[in-house]
Amino acid sequence: MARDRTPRIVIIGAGVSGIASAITLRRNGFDDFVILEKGFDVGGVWHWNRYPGLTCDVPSQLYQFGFAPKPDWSHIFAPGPEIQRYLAEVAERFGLRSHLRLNSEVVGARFTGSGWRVDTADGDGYDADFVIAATGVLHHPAWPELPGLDEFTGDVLHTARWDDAVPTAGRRIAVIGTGSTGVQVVSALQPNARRLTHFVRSPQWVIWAPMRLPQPALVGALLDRAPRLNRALYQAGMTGARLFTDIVTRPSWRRRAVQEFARLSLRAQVRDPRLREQLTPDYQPLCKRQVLSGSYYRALHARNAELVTAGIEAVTPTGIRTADGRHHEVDLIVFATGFRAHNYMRPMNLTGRDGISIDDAWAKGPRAYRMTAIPGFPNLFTVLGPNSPTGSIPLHHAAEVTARYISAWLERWSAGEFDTVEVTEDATARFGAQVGEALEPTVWNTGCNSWYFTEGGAIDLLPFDRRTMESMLAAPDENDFHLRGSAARG
Ligand code: N01
Repeated sequence: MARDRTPRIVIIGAGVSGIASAITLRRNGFDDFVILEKGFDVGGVWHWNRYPGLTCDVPSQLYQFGFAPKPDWSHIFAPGPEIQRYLAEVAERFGLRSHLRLNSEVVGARFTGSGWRVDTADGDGYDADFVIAATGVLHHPAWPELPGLDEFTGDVLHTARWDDAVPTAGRRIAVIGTGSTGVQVVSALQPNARRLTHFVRSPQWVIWAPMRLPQPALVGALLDRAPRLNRALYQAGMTGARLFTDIVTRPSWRRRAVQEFARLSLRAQVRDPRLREQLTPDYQPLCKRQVLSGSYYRALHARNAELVTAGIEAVTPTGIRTADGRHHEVDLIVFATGFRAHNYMRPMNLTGRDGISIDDAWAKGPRAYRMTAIPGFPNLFTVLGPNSPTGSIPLHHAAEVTARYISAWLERWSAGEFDTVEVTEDATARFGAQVGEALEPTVWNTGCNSWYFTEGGAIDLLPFDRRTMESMLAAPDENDFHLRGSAARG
């Protein structure tokens, strides 16, 4: 298509979704973009997360971009640093470095009437026709407020802000939290700790999986030489992922079978009835983001490890006091307490049409039409925004599909069909209602308290399968949008 004008685009974030967006834009011929990234390197959560034991619990051959296959992963489940290196290599290989502004935290973005003015913490400003918020979900660490924490004389770390200068070997360590992170960090720290105490407020189902299984070098070499085989493996992974989507979104014997395996994982590995009881959740397996581990229960059985399920009452200068009156002396407290997942681009000061702030627009919780467009915020799209399929569909793919959808709008803007595009309130409400209805039979809605829930009580996930997601983002439906500008119809 002939292009009358070239859009200037600001992409916020250089994690999986920012990289997918930038490369997809380039592949569609849009080159006038900058990527503003608050970290000192690319990778998003894989840049910030550096805690011992960090491993991806999605198989590596699936946890990658379809357009940038890496045949030679070291493990079936890749360690975190290898994923960060992969993302950095992809950014390099696809020519993103010259577009990147690292250490550039966006503090504000304001709709000007025809485009956006984006400001960074160091005083730089960018004018753009479009903004793509690829800020991800897992980047604001959640620090619990525990009485007495200020008086603690030992060290305190959050897993999402790990500091290698803080020693762990030979120390008495408290780990608080038992999500995917807590389970991994306990397994990694226990062998060298003097004592490891795991404080668990609500136990998680932990499905056994061989998380440390290496990928034989021969497999990497073979896949490298046979790209079609590599592609077929990726497609097989996507098909497997479809089965997982089905399991979490619809009740069936398949779901029950996986849940039974979760129960068996506990029964087979924890023989002591008291410990098993302490480790048994009061909700269905798969309801929270499922934890996988082949080492956690073994770590808890070690002589230097203890599970504490009594509530934390206070932190003292030398340890942690629990509700049963015990005092646990510790040298280091590790918070594996997760993230403020529903902040998305906040606390950025994001102001849309007629001065509406994102906090006001999202007063009842984050919402977006088809995960990407927000009423009141023209020419702004989110990638892996509200209701993205964090718990069910490979995220690299979801990000790429969304970026292709955004490219379709850029194409039309370039052809001069409109100046601003804004999703309607009606279409957003309709999408929200569809999502709400489809969430009902999902396993996430079976009575647990997980980070998937917003403060308003909604489940912030996509309850559809991959094909449905792809078709809803296949092409812009202009009936759902206001197109404005001299060239816009209607
Ligand atoms: O965080 P979480 P996470 N006192 O929110 C507890 C991804 N991830 O960092 O359940 C005591 O799951 C809280 O307890 P409760 C993955 O998507 C992926 O572990 O609220 N405890 C819970 O146990 C994952 O789901 C990989 O009662 C407190 C824990 O902290 C997501 O990141 C690896 C507390 C938080 O669990 C987040 O996982 C790692 C308090 N005041 C993570 N406050 C991969 O392998 C909170 N807790 C891809």
